[in-house]
Formats: sequence, structure tokens, C-alpha cells
Amino acid sequence: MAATPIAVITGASSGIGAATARTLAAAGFRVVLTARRKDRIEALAAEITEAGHQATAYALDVTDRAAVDEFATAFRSLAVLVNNAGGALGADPVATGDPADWRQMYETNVIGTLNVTQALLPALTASGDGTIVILSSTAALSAYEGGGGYVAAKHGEHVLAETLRLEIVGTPVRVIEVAPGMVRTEEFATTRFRGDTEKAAKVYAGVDAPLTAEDVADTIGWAVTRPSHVNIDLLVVRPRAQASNTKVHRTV
Ligand code: 8X3
Repeated sequence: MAATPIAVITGASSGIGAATARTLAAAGFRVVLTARRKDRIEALAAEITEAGHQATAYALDVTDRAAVDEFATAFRSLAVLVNNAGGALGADPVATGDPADWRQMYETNVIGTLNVTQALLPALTASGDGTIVILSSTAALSAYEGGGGYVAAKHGEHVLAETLRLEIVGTPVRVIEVAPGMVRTEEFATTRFRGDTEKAAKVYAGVDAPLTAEDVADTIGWAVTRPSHVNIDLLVVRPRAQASNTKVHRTV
């Protein structure tokens, strides 16, 4: 019997990462959940296991290269890596944005993805049929006022995906970028506004209906389960009420 293919998901403690873990587990992958918050990924792994699927949890900070390298030693062969860890900090204009925020966003979104991808690329290649998913954002494709360091970091992640695809063509690994627009998750906007739930709620005010984490997980699951020779280079997914980063239909 062939071994169950393994999928590693970073940032699996909540939102799109957690939903993707559930989706890929249901699709037949043994999912390895990573995030900094061990209690959360352990609870999710238990939930997935109880549902009759295979899941394990491994506490990991993607910006800690030594820890990422240590984690990678567990894999000789890997089918799927979903680089989901990342996020936004602040919505200040360029004129007043905090360089520390910019640096941190570059560190988590770009260097985090680079660390995990570099460390697991040998195992993805060794599988003979590997898939790397990079969760960027529509912020990776065009700018918006107040997007600042997040837009810059996500553009960096987009370029990482494009460049890697060019460099590894001819190897049995595909690179899929999924770029979601407005997604309402438990934490994204609250983290961006440092716990200010009122400001966070305004992001989605009057929007019928923002994407959910499950909507995005569904697109990831679809892209990952296409036949091996089909590479979904870039998948942009937005709610119907959002026509661009700056054109959102609101009822209030
Ligand atoms: C999330 C989309 O519009 O907040 O990546 O940049 S947005």
C-alpha cells in the first residue's frame, strides 16, 4: 500500500491555515500542523484525528531558521507544503508607518516562507511529485492606501513564488500562489489593528459577504488536487462584493 501523502501547513493555528488543514486532511493527506501556539494546533490535530483523518502538531516559528531546519529533518519525502504563516501589522501611510512593523512583516511573510520552502524543498523534490503553495494576497499584486509594509511584503512573497517557479522548472515540484482578497477571519484584521476590534470590524462593515477561511481553503484544496502536470500559477480569489483592493461595495 502506498504511504499516505503528507501536507505541511504553516500558520495552522487559526483562520485560513486551520481551514486548509481540515480540507487537506479530508482530501486524504496526513496533515502536519505548524504554528507558534502549540495548544491550538494540538487541539486542531485532535479534532482532525477524531474525525477519522491523520494529523500531527509541531510548534514552530517560521522566522527561526534553526528550528525550521530541525523540523525539516523529519521529512525524507513530502507531497505538499502550504506556506500560510504571515499577516499584517498596522495600516499607516508610508509617511508615518513604523519601520519596525515593515521589518516584522517582511520577516514573517517573506523570510518565513523562504525558510520553510528552502528547508523542505529537498523532501518535496524527493517525493517525485511535490506541491508548494504560497498564500500571498491581492496586496501582492497592487497597492492600496494604508497598505504600506504589508503590500511591500506580499509583493516580496509574490516575487519569491515567481522566481522559484522559474528556477525549479524541470523538477517534479510545482509552485502555486493563491492570492485572496477580503477574507473575514478571527484574527487577521484584529492583529493588524493590534487588538482594536472596532477598527477591525470596520474593514468588513456592510460587505455582503466577505470570503471565509473555508472559501480560501476550498480553492487551495482544488489547486493542490489537480493532476500533477497542471500548475495553477496564480489564483486570485475575492468576494463578489469586492472588485479591486480599493473598490468594495458596502451597504453602509
Ligand atoms: C488580505 C487582503 O485587502 O487586507 O491579504 O490586503 S487586504
